[in-house]
Amino acid sequence: MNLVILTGAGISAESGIPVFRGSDGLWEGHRVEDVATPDGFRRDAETVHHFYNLRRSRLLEVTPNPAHLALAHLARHWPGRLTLITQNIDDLHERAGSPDVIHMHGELLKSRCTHCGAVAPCTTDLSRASLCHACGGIDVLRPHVVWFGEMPFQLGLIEREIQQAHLFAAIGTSGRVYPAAGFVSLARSCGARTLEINLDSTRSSPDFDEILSGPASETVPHWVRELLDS
Ligand code: BV8
Repeated sequence: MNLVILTGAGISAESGIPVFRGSDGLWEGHRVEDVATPDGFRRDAETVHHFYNLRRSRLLEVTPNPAHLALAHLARHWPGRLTLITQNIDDLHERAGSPDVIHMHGELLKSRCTHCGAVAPCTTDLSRASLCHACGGIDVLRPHVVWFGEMPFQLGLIEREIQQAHLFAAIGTSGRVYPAAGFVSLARSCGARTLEINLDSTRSSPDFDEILSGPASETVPHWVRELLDS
């Protein structure tokens, strides 16, 4: 049986990483248009660097929670094909032990050179003074993440995996951002059963065959145990 899992900010919430749509709808006090778009970066690169530097340093202080660990356990014991796609830019799935994580919106712990395209590990602050070690450029580095209006990564691979899925599970995502929010419809149209695991109901909830409600650190380990026992 082929299983495709899509995760969002909700799976990392209990690790201490704030979700995007908090009560005030702001993102760490910023309007998303100001910090997660190419225009925002062109307008004020230092503010965008600061926004990601803050999130990067916080990420280095948190750890995976039982939901991440349960998915890594599933990857080790699932007899069929398992594809893990995440909208998150944190590395908590990898640190929990999940292999081959598809980061469709990029990775916070990587930088990309806007001049030569080089992608490199990045665990320290970026700024306009940062140097690209591949081409020697200055003021050329950006976070290796996908901003609004930019093309997500590995969409071809993602669509092929979803088309072959027997079960599609969305964990901790509000279903507001496309194309990720459309994956459940693609899965259904290809005959997969669909499951939403979330703290609350979402605007995509009606699209799912089954809903598992509750905090991911409880619901995901429970779901993985049931899956492996079945
Ligand atoms: C694209 C990386 C073209 C950066 C992110 C106008 C102009 C330009 C574009 C558009 C436009 N109008 C629409 C669009 C398309 C746009 C879009 O969808 N906009 C929305 C706002 C309408 N999309 C794009 O621009 C995308 N690119 O369209 O390119 C294209 C597309 C296809 C084919 C060809 C061309 C690129 C979008 C990527 C943006 N980058 N992140 C960064 O992180 O800084 S988006 C960011 O928000 C996340 O990556 C994630 O994808 C997204 C949504 O967040 P969620 O993960 O769902 O988190 P959220 O806070 O919303 O919800 C948390 C959920 O968890 C909740 O449901 C909550 O109940 C639950 N939860 C909370 N706690 C728990 C829990 N669940 C369980 N347990 C808990 N404890």
